[in-house]
Amino acid sequence: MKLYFAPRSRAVRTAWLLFELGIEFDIEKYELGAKEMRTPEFRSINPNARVPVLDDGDVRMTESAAIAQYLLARYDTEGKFSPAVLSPEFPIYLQWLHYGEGMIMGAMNNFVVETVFLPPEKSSQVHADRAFKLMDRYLRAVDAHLADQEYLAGAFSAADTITGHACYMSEWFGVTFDEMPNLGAYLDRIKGRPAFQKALEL
Ligand SMILES: N[C@@H](CCC(=O)N[C@@H](CS)C(=O)NCC(=O)O)C(=O)O
Repeated sequence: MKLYFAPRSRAVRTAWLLFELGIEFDIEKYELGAKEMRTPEFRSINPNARVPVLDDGDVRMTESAAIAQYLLARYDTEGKFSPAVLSPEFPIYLQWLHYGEGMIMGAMNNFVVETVFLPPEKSSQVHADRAFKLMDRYLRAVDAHLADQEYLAGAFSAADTITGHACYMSEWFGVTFDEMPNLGAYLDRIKGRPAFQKALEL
């Protein structure tokens, strides 16, 4: 198995889950924004020039949440990292597996475009504030959900490697958790996981 990876990117999610699963993998490392990710060669691997990309034999996948579903379906034969399909926790798990990309990251992307990528004369404070407000709202929903459980689907699952990582990324852009104590405590739990720490060190 081979992971196309960049530090401080969504590829950390895939590395983290692979470490949790105990699967060995090769890594091809890039830096976000580097010209190596804009080459025709890399675009032939992922036309969108993004990471993660996971190669597993003939399989190639480029969406972090789909990769997580794939890895569990093929390799988590004991079902350690997702609830049983017929359990009440399963739909909750699916919901939170997809919430990170579906809700949080869109708002975060918009915020980053306005505050990091666009030059001041093209960026809009109104759009930046709106994006931050939405990101904050979506994170508060995670905080409320975590009021009575340690992880998103009760026990630790692949949902935490996606939506948990999206919450973790929000800290880089100035989100604080004073008013979201459940989410703050949750992030401390995540940061304490050896597999997550290993993924951050890549
Ligand atoms: N929806 C995709 C998004 C992948 C994505 O946007 N990755 C970013 C890093 S977090 C990237 O590779 N950006 C390329 C760049 O900034 O050059 C996923 O969940 O895997």
